[in-house]
Amino acid sequence: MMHNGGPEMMGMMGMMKRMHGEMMSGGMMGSMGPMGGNMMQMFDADGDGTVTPDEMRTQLQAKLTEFDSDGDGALSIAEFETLHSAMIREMMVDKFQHLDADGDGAVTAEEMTAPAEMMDRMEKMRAKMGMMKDQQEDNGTMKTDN
Ligand SMILES: [Ca+2]
Ligand SMILES: [Ca+2]
Repeated sequence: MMHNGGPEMMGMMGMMKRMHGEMMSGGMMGSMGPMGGNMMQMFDADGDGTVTPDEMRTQLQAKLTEFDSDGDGALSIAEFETLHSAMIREMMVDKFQHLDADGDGAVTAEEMTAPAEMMDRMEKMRAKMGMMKDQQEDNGTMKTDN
């Protein structure tokens, strides 16, 4: 399927969206601190970006109550499994939406392999920055044109 901007443009837009999303969830590197950002968001009840022990206690207690289907005040392994599956599903959906850059509900090969494209771009960018640095050292001015 073709877009007006062409695949290259879509790739760039997707990358920008992804980078933005990763910055929002607390860190450029989504691979570092696995699920850290999502966990924080999940417990951050008042959305101020920090999670207090009280907030976390409230959220965890709420989860227990929500998934304690027989109401005995404790989670059996079956009840915990339901909770766990729900959490995994949230993360799974999150990951899917993360990959589905244009949000059409399908992850294309292009979207699936976007992280590799991004790595490729990062490496090229790094090489370019290295060159810029060399130039800067040569003539004492910063080159900002791309
Ligand atoms: Ca129970
Ligand atoms: Ca898609």
